[in-house]
Amino acid sequence: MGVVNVTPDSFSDGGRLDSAEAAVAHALALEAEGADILDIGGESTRPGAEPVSAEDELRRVLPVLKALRPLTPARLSIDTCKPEVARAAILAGADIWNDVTALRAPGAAEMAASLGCEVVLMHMQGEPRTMQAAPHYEDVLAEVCEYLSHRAERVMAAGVDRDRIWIDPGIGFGKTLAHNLALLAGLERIVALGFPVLLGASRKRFIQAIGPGGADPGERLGGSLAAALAGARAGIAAVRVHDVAATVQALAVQAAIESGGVSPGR
Ligand code: HH2
Repeated sequence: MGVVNVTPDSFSDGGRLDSAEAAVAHALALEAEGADILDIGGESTRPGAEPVSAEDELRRVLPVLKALRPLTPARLSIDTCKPEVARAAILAGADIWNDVTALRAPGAAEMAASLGCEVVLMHMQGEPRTMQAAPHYEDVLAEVCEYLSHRAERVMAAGVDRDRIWIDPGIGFGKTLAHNLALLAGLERIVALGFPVLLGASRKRFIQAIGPGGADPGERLGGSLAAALAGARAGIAAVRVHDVAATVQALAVQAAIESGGVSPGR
């Protein structure tokens, strides 16, 4: 899944795609690099980010989705926590509703059921403006598993088919470095919940906290690849990344090593 942020303030690439044309071109470039899913977002969820109105979010994402839909066979995902934005995006051709609040907005689960789209349910403690103030867990892995199972049950009860649900541990969303590492080390337990797992660790701040380097998000490729490979070994279904070409290559080499399937001399 390639990240297409149509926002002025995203943590790693805010303001880069300041027109629908630039966003569409970037999305097509990510597809050419090997992305199967393009995730379009119009509201930053970085720590401290200010909320955006539905009108502003729609003004940012709808032209991109409408222009992109006929140009690519890739699946399109809308990264939003607002049901009205998700609805308009799905009607404009998006296939997946990626929600960092796991469809907790009133009516969101019912809306997803009536739209018939796939959904990504992500774990977050708190909300973006304050989530990094003092994250606290007794057992982060157990609590994230419990939350994701509970949300999946709730969403299924609202009518969403089980095979349309993805889950995501929400790396960096209300988590310290220790919490993020416990989740990355415990991905197999999240995979064992029985839903496809999406992992979003690309360019995140925990990489800088481990170091060396990475003060600038653009300098976190090595750490992002290490996290993607850890995810692949644990059996996750997809990674949400900014650097698609390098990630596709790393995953291909990992898969070839695991299968032993590349013939000698190739
Ligand atoms: N991370 C971000 C945004 N959306 N969605 C899922 N499912 N999982 C994630 O880990 C995830 C996400 C944050 O990254 P980014 O979009 O690059 O930044 P920003 O929120 O500042 O736009």
